[in-house]
Order: sequence, then structure tokens, then C-alpha cells
Amino acid sequence: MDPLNLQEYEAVAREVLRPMAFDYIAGGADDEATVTANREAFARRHLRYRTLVDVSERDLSTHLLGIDLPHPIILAPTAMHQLAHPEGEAETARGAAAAGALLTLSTISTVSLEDVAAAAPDAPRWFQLYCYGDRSFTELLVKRAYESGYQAIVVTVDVPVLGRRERDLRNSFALPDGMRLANFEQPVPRPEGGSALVQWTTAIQTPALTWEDLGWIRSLAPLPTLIKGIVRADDALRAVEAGIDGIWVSNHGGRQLDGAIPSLDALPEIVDAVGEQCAIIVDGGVRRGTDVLKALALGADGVAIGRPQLYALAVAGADGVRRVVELLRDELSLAMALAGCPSLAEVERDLVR
Ligand code: FNR
Ligand code: LAC
Repeated sequence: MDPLNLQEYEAVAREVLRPMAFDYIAGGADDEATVTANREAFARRHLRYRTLVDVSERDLSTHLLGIDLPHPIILAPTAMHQLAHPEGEAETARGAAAAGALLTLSTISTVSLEDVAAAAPDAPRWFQLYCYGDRSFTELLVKRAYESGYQAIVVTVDVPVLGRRERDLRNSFALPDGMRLANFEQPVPRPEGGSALVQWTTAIQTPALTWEDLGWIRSLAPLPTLIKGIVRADDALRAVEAGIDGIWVSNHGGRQLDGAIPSLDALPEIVDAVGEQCAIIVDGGVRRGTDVLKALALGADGVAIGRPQLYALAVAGADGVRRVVELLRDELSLAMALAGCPSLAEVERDLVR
């Protein structure tokens, strides 16, 4: 029988993925406490459903930064999809397109941003940007994304340096032979012990990015800009004052600062601070339609999944990616029916306690 939910996709993926690949995807920083805390934040919240509402029809459609979407479930940027499938991010893009899910492509993809765009040319897509010490290369990346039809730039700001992933250290994580970061010319060197990703990030990513650089980043293309990795209202306010169009509330799936506040717990204060002025995305531990409903009720406009897309890709390629989005979408629709919410407009904060 096909996996019935996102957790069952993880269980099957554990069997089909090489241990180093599974550990890289599943892993988090240090004790992985925030990986667990992200899930627990959803479990701690309960739904106060309404009754006697006509829910014979449910409308899950939404609008995100100029894009009409059939539902608010989006794919978070995740690196190196060829670890899970030989077609990598192109296969993911086909699955996302089939499920009507907006795809956010990582800078460190194993299929070039141009080839991912070509795999699903009419599908909604954003480009996630890591800023590099070489500013001209960063500018070129954004220019390439704009010219390839990416509809927003998502600047990730919670990786000034890479978190300490002990699974990767134990496995001496490296890209398998023949695999490369396709948006770059230079190969990722094989580490002499330790994680190749730490060495790559240390070598070319910049820990010196500051608020003063946002103006430069926004000037690189006439696209909406989102900031990903925000967990504080004061940072969100500062971003909006700097002209940012969207806040992506995230602790990187617990892969960066272990002990970070769970994304769902960070969400309400950020919504109160800037929810009326910009789009709000949240990710971290979303595995059920009821999780999506809770995140929407607490003020998110879009709810993103990270690890599940890779597990599904490993298990069944594009069909797997399509399936996990559809599973989540259908679970959300059912949850909305049972909560007395025929559309997203009725999904408000008092639904959750
Ligand atoms: C990520 N994430 C991430 N984020 C980002 O901005 N750029 C990236 O390249 C990556 N790469 C990446 C790889 C893998 C294997 C994972 C699991 C995660 C973080 C990702 O966008 C998202 O914030 C979390 O994955 C969300 O949590 P869940 O859904 O994985 O629990
Ligand atoms: C990670 C980086 C690549 O979480 O974002 O693995």
C-alpha cells in the first residue's frame, strides 16, 4: 500500500535512501532539540472547531505575492535533491507543478535553476538566495533567476555559518561522485573528514551579511523579496521597514541554532507586528493538514514543507512529491470541514488554543 501520510513517506525513505543521504535530510543541529520542538509546538495547540456551518464546499485557494494558488501549501527550499532522485530538483518541480504547489528552489540545487524552470515552465516558483562573499556572483544568481521566470527572491538569513550537524560529521558528508551544485562552476571539494557542506559554506558564503545589504539585494531584480529564517517581531519589523515583501518564519527545520524557538511559537508575535504589511510564510515540523490549519489560524499566508518533499522524491519521484502535497491538501480540506471553515477567510486565531 502507498504511504498514507507524510510520516509514512519518511519511514519508507529511510529504507530507500543511502544512510548518509537520509541522515543529511533528517538531521538537525547539535542535539536536534529544535527538530523535536518544531513538531511539539503543533501538538501543544488544539483546535476549537465550530459546528453547524455549511462545509459542503471548501475553497482552499489563496493569493501569495501576485500568484494565485489552489492551496497555501508550498515547498520550502531544500538542497541537493539528486541525493534523493537522479533527476533531482527537475523531478521535484514536476511533482510540485502537478499538485499546484509553489516551489522554492535552493541556491545549492543539483540541477541548475534554468533547467528546473524548464522542467515546469508554467509552474509558480521562487528562488532562495544564499549571499556569497563574491557579490558579483550573488548578483549574477539573482539575474539568472529573474531571467528564468522565478517570481520572488527568498533571502535566507539564518545561515551566517552552517549549524553543527553531527550526523554529517559522523558520515563525513560529501556529494556522491558525479553530483555537483549545478548553479556553480566550481566543484564541491571532498572533505578530508568532516562535512563537505561545512567546508563549502565556510569557503564561499558570507557571515557578514547585515541589514545594510538588503537595499542592495532588493535592487538586483524587480521581484518581491522575502527574508527566510526570522523568529523575532523586531527583526520582522526591521525587514518590512527595509521594504521586504515577505517574512518566512523559520528556524531552518532545527538545522541551525539548536534550542531556537519553534517556528509556530514565533509566528504570532511576527503576525501581530507585520502581518498587515507583508506576506507571512511559516515552516518547521508541518506534517499534517491540521498542522497547516493551525499555522494558517495563527496568521501564516503560506505553509511550507521541507523534509517531506525529499522523502517523497526518494520514494516515488515526481509522483511522490505530488502525492505528499495532495495528501496534505486533502487533510487540510477535511480539517477545514471538521472545524467549520469553508474557506481560508474563516480560519482565524481563535480557532487555536
Ligand atoms: C533545508 N533548508 C534549507 N533552507 C534554505 O533556505 N536553503 C537551503 O538550501 C536549505 N536546504 C535544506 C536541506 C535539507 C535537507 C533540509 C531538511 C532543509 C531548510 C528548509 O527550507 C526548511 O526551513 C525546513 O526544512 C522546514 O522544516 P521541515 O519541514 O523540514 O521540518
Ligand atoms: C541545509 C542548508 C544547505 O540546511 O540550508 O542543509
